[in-house]
Formats: sequence, structure tokens, C-alpha cells
Amino acid sequence: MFKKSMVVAPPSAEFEAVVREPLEEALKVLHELGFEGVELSILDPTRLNLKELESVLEEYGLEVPALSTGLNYIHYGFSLSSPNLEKRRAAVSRLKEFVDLGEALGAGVIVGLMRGRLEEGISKDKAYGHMVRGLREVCSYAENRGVKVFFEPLNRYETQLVNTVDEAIELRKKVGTSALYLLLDTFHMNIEEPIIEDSIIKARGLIGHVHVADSNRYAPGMGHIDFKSILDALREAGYQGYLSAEIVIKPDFRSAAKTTLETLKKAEKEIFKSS
Ligand code: LER
Ligand code: MN
Repeated sequence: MFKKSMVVAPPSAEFEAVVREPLEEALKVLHELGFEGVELSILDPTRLNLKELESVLEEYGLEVPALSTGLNYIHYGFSLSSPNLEKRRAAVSRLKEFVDLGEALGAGVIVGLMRGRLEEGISKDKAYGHMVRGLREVCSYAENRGVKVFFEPLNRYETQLVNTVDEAIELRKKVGTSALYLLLDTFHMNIEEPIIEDSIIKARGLIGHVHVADSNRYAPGMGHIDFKSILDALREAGYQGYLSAEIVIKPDFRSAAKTTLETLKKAEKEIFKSS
């Protein structure tokens, strides 16, 4: 059985595939429904009151498997591959601040949108080089603190830099660090991977975190992804981390969270019964 979490962002977040509710209310609902964790999507980790956060996490018995950082690209344009030196520096130092928070919470740090999109005035090779150097700096900082960095292949409509599992494995070799793991997101995989299950198996040993969403990015169970088959592949690949729902909320938070859990638990029951 996999542990489950959901991505929760501040209500002001300009990204739709997340829960946007006041944190404490969101944690209460996740706890009541039976989630084990919460993935936190945060803009500025240095402005967070760690003591307060730890106490509310403890109150609801929730872990934080991962910290989602992409709002820093969406709201501020911080990007590891930007042609603008200031934006690249801001991305690296912000990711290091996330590593500090990750160390305190026992959470991994996600690099998704913060690798950036290919911007005007820079070649793909040059942007890729910036991304690799930025990741090296962040990963060596993370390695020294025992924190994992979760790099997420994103579909081609969100970035031109690293869309597939193959490309992410190649990137990992180029960065040359043991702190870098892959974050597999079923929504992106459904667009980019020829056969999702085969790509999961290929990533064996390197899977650090998993985002679940159905084909339409609604809750698992609301589209046409076969979660039994996906979870079976994750089990076969030896993955033991979280399934974290990063979904567009429809019709409302509580129902979407319930549908997520029901779908994943049903799939798990079938897999673990047959193994
Ligand atoms: C972030 O985890 C993600 O999946 C991206 O789609 C953000 O745009
Ligand atoms: Mn994702």
C-alpha cells in the first residue's frame, strides 16, 4: 500500500491543479479522510512560521513528503534556465531555501516549473546548460543536508526542457549527483510517455515521488487512466513513497479528495490481492 497526500497551496496561488484552501482547514479534511501526508506548495519558505506549521502537522498527524516550488516560476519568473542572470540566481537561492525547509520537515524538494521554459533570446543548448549548472549547485547543497531533489518531467505544453522519463534519466547523469530523483506525474506521462508502465519500470530505483491525476487532471477516477496498472508498475519498480494528488479540484475539495482515495485504494486492493 502506498501512502497518500494531496498538494495544498495558498488560496492566492495562480496554479489550478492544487487545493487552494486555508492550510489548517485543508489539513483537517485530509486527516479526516485518511490521508497520511500533505505536499506543500509554497512561494517563500523563509516567511513561513516553522513552529506553527510543525504544530498543526502534528495535530493532524500528517507528514510532508515533498515541497512544491513551481509558484516561484509562475508568480516571480524564477527559472534555472532563464537568459536573465538575476532570475537564475534567484531560482538557485530560492531552491536552497526550500532545501533548508525540506531538511527541517523531512521533505524532498521538487523542481518542476522552476527549471523554466525556453525563453526568447536563448538557444535550447544554452538554456539546458544553465539548468544543469543550477541543478548541480542545488543538488550538492541538498546532498550535504540529506535532502532529496525531485526532478519532474513536464509535458511539452509547459516546457521544452525535459519532457520524458528518458530525458530526465539523461539529465540526472549530466548533473552527476545522487541527490536527484525523478518525480513521475501521471498527467504529464499520459501525454508524453509511449507506455506509462514501461517508463515507470525504466525509472526503477530513481523514483523519488509520484503525482497522481487522471488524464484530464481531475481526481483519479474521473478520467481514463488505468490506476490499477500504474500502481502495479510502481509496485514492480519497488517504489515505496507517496502518491500525491496534484489535481484540478472538481466539483469541490472534499469530493475530489474522496474520489482520489477511493480510486487509489480500490486499485491497491486488486493489486495486493493478486500478488
Ligand atoms: C508541477 O508538479 C506540475 O506538474 C506542473 O504541471 C506545474 O505546472
Ligand atoms: Mn506534477
